[in-house]
Parts: sequence; C-alpha cells; structure tokens
Amino acid sequence: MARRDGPGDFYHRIAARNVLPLWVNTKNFVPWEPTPSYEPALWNYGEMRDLLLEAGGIVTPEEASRRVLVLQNPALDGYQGTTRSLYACLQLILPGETAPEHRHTQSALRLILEGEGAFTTVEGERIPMKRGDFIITPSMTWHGHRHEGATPMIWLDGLDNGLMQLLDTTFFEPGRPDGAPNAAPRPDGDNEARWGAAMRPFGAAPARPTSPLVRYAFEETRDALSGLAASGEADPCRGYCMEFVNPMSGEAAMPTMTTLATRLPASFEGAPYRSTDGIVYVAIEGEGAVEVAGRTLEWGPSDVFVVPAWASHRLRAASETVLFGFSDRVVQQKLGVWREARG
Ligand code: 1HN
Repeated sequence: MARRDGPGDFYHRIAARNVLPLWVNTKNFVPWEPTPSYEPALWNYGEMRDLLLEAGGIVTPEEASRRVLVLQNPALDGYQGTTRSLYACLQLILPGETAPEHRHTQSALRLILEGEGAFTTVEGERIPMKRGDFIITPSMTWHGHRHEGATPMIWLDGLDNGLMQLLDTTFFEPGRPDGAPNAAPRPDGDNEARWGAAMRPFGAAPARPTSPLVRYAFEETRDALSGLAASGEADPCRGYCMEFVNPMSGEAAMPTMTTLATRLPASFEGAPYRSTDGIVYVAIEGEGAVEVAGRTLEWGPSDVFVVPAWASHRLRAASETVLFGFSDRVVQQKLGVWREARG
C-alpha cells in the first residue's frame, strides 16, 4: 500500500488476508458523483470508411465472422468499449458476401449508414436495410448478414457488451457449420406485417422483453420528428427528441439500450445538459458540434461521437440535423438510479 502503514503492519496484514480498509482512498471507491473512466470522442466517417474498405482486403466475413471495427474509447485502457457499458462498431459487408449466423446474449442494434441490397436475417426472416433504418437483433436471436447489392454496405452496430460482461451473463453460439438456417424460415415482410401498425395479431403475447418489431424504417422516424417539430416547441437542451418504443408495451424498444432520434433545427444552440447515461450518437443528417468537457467535437453525416455520463454538454447544429443515439438509460431507469440535470 502506497501510504504509511498502520500500527503493527495493520494494512499489510489485512491485505494478505484479501481485505481492504474502506476508509483509505474512499472517494475512489465510493465517488460523490459519477466519474466515468472514458472520455468524449469522435470518429470521422470518411476516415473510418477508408479503414473499413482497407479491412475489406484483409479479411472476409466468412473468415472473421464479422468484419467489424470497434470504436474504442481512447481513455479506456485495457478495457474494450466505446463507453463502459456499450460497444459502437462499424461493419462492412461487400457485394456477394455472407456473414454467417450466430447468436449471443448481447442485444445488438444496427443503424444503416451506406449502401443498399444487403439484408440481415433475424430469427429466420430477411430484413432489408436502408440508410437511416434502425434494426434490432434481440438477445439470443439467430442472426447473419448477406449482401446481394452492388456497392459496399456499412452500418453502425451498437451492443450492450460491457454491461453483459459486467454481469457475467455472456453466452455465444455459432450457427450450423454448413451455413444452413438456424431458425425456421419466415417469409419476407412477416415482421412488419405483424407489428408494423399500431396493432398486434389478436391475443399475441410478447415472447421476449425486446420490441417484436425489428426494423424501424427511417422514413417513419423522419416523419415522426417532422411532426413533432411542426407541432411543438423544441426542448432547449435536446431539440425534438423521440425515443423508439416497443409497440406491445410502450416501453423502450430494447431492454438494455435506450434508442432515440433527435432533430435539431438549423442554427440550434442547445442549453447545457447532462445525464447519468453516457450516450453514443451517430449523425444521420446535418452538421454541427457538441461542446463537452472543454472540447468541441464537430460532426457531419455518419460521424459517431460519445458524450460521457454526467458530462455537461451543449448540442449545436449548423444545418437541420437528425441524430440517432443510444445509451444504457433504460437500465438505469429500471434500477431507479438515472438522473439528469439542466442548465
Ligand atoms: C456481432 O455479433 C455483430 O452480428 C456485430 O453483426 C458486432 C460486436 C461484438 C460482439 C458481437 C453482428 C459485434 C457482434
């Protein structure tokens, strides 16, 4: 122990018995307010896209399972993650490629950034992917990707990886080695037909705590945001912000990640805001900046940036903007520990 030892080697003797004195360095172990170990960071899409295309010549999804670059928070030394609880990754799939099916405990979301003609298969159904779409892969559902289009396809993956690791709940299963489907096939469009209206198949009960609707199409997200912008006042901190919900329950679309879409009018100057959930944002449309921890991170289309937990920040938009965001807020709310502060 770095400090002067107690009477009769007390601190040494207790350390040898795997015991620590709570009264030494107490604030490190019981901080008075959140002290996240990760920092604000931004990943420029143009740079990331070049690196992904380079990775396209290095490894195939057949070899790698997924051709994914993890957006590693620069302050998280020896710990893989974008925040402590979340992974944000960028994934490339090239025309003709197949990323084989697997399933795992981590819930995943995809926010489609570039390309068309690929689909992700979730529990036996092919789900089309278009720019701006938000697509859910619930925990332990079989999923794989296939690209039948002509140009590279890139999306953001969001996973509750750190949270699952903290809880030691992680399981992973590869799919069948012959590439045959692992879940009973479902016809194209089945998921949207069942859950895409504000209705449900009569008497249907939720099979899992995740939204049964797996694809939230961007046109609908944009319409919802435009409707809110036309009918109401912008929140001074957050602009026009909507949360994706599970249509069965009205609760968060995913049990471990809050997902949201924010529209900021051109020239928006947000008031300072902070909350106990660190948020990963991806800019779908528009350009702007976030001021956080004495830094200004400027973003444009498809750039990804992270605002740490309890970090006071201001969102600014130069042009009309749509941001997608995800965080572990829903988990904190379920536990009754989430807080926010304005001003
Ligand atoms: C995963 O399964 C995918 O299925 C993407 O596309 C990113 C990052 C960590 C763990 C599993 C995918 C992932 C991942």
